[in-house]
Amino acid sequence: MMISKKMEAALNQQIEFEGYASFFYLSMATWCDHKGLHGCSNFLNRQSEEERMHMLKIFQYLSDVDGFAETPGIKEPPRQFDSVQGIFKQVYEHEQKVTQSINKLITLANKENDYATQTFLQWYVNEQREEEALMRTVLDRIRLIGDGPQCLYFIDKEIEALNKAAVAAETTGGKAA
Ligand code: OFO
Repeated sequence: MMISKKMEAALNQQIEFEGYASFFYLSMATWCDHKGLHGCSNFLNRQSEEERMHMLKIFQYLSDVDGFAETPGIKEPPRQFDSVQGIFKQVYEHEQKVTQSINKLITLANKENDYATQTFLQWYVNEQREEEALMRTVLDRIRLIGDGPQCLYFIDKEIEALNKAAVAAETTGGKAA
């Protein structure tokens, strides 16, 4: 089975997008770690690893369909952030953009009658639904705890708990949020 050049190029763009997400979240994790927010840092490090896995899945898929996966040049992510609340808002917004990008890939796969790629992308549709739901949960919890300086300790504990739930869900194949 051979993939079209157009579909191959679009999937290579997605590789870059997922790779950037991995580095973006890693940068956020490092910032949190530096501020002593280890629960948030653990959460974001796990998200960063997940994004790398999303990227590598596309490498494997392109190889399976006789395409060529291009190792991306990753643009530099921001290294400074205003607040933990701002970080998770940015993660949520980024995930919404990734969802739109996956939707566009499916539209292209449909136009090209590329049934293999449509099926491959279904995994990403489910993943994005779960990721967006998880990020909304994070933002809801942060809002409920409040945003005074003394709230940071409780936010960090809560995000750590959500991280542990996400890890447990990964091992049992369930959902974190
Ligand atoms: Fe791979 O972008 Fe979300 O999970």
